[in-house]
Amino acid sequence: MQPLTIATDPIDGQKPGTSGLRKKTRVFLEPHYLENFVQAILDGIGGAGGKTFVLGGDGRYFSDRAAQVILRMAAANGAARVIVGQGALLSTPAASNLIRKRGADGGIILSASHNPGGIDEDFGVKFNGPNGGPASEEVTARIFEATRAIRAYRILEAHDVDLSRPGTRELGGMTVEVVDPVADYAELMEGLFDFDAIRAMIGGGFRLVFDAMHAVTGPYATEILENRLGAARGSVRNATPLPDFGGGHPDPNPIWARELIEIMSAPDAPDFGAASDGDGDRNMIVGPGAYVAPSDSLAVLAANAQLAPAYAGGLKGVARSMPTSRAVDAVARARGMVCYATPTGWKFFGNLLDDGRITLCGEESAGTGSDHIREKDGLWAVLLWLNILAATGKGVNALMEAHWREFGRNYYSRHDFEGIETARAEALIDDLRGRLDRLPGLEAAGRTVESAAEFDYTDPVDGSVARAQGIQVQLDGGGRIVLRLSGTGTSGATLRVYLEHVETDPDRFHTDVQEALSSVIAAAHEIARIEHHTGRTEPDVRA
Ligand code: VG1
Ligand code: CO
Repeated sequence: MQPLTIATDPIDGQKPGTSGLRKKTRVFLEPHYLENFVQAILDGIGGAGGKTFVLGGDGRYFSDRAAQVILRMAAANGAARVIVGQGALLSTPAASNLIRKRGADGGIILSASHNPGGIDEDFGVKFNGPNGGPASEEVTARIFEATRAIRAYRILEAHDVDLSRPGTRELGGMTVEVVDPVADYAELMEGLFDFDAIRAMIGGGFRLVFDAMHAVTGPYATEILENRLGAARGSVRNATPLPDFGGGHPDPNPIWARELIEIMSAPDAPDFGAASDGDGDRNMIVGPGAYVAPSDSLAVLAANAQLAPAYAGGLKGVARSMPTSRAVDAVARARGMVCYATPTGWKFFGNLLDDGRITLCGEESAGTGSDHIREKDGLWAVLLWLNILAATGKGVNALMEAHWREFGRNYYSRHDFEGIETARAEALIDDLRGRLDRLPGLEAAGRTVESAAEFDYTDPVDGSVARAQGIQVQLDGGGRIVLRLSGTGTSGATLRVYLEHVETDPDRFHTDVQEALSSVIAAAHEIARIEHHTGRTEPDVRA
């Protein structure tokens, strides 16, 4: 086995976005594309010599090939050990857990998360640091620098390593440890929640359905929900991870998880429905006939987490991404907890969690998590919900109703305008940025602008600054509009418009969400001149 040094040139555009490097799969298949980026990761973190890494992904098309390339490169770069999920599978939360549990120096996760998979769809690679969380801005900047300076990469000439069964193998002096991807994660979950209480609830006739969307959570959910908690066989649907996710879009929202929404809308709907995304870090919660908005879910979990054993001592504090609704802020105020607002992307929660400032955090995009790992965690959120339902004896809808009565209801929706020409999307943001000073006092669609500003974030732990993380427009009566461009897409630009309306009158808690938001939506179009810049009057997705 020969370690080879292969000459290469920098490849444009290898800049990690909100969550790693995501491109069309065919781009990753171009000569040197994957190798350049992997070498840049290893160079960006100061080399691989003597280090231990975790490796796995959501099983999408090309993951198996990419895993073999990464193993050969890790070996050629002098890594001591790589811990790989069997079949190169590891959910993002399971990878985060393994990095922490095994004291690894980091991990490489092969996933484009909620983006579709297949040769004509998306692939992605992201690096997580020794705390188990997504690389900080500083580390991703170093990785990007390395992609621009690269002249060569190192790779071993060797046969594939057998990843089909657990065990320890050797590759050019490096140890490859193939592990069951589910075992450590399931054990972690058992330690956090009252499995006996959940099992008793299920044994008492509580019915649940979980849609794994043909993605990585299938084996995890089957083991935990069916095998350990006693849910009926078949409660976990679409449970086998497929390289193309069955041709679907593994994004747990009412549009892409239609099948689940239909089951939960039927007259004989189960008591609880949930879904997760490609790599298992997102969650969707559905009650009989009612979808729970992710921002509301975060607030409910923050208000009731103490009912689960791991959080019985209370929460140190909470955090949300800036565009996430302020429903959780109301809980924090009532409970005397600090509530941080961070830029979009899980990497910004890392310091707050590491520093012990917060216990729970989440994003409007169906991500919720806690200090148990350093990633958002889909199944964890499902289990915390189940623990709360078991402890209170309430159903999903009754719990939501009680929550709104106590804290008010923050009507919330995100409108995505996809596939916009990048220059036009940027022009919209630039135009709005240039008008921010003149917006306060402006009337739009019957609403008055109270303030408007670009969101810059100073990390309270290390003082690092992230600028231009979205534009916030506050309206009268607690209304809010946020606009930003997506950092996870792989073609053109996606404009995300986040809309929020605060309601405190219980007589108005049951309005259709889009209806309740209608004046905020109209104001957003007018203020941001969306049609003028994009030619669009309607979004592609209303999440
Ligand atoms: C989106 C979401 C963001 C999330 C990110 C990664 O980013 O808005 O909240 O953290 O995806 O989620 P963007 O830049 O496209 O808005 V996942 O499940 O892809 O790891
Ligand atoms: Co994801």
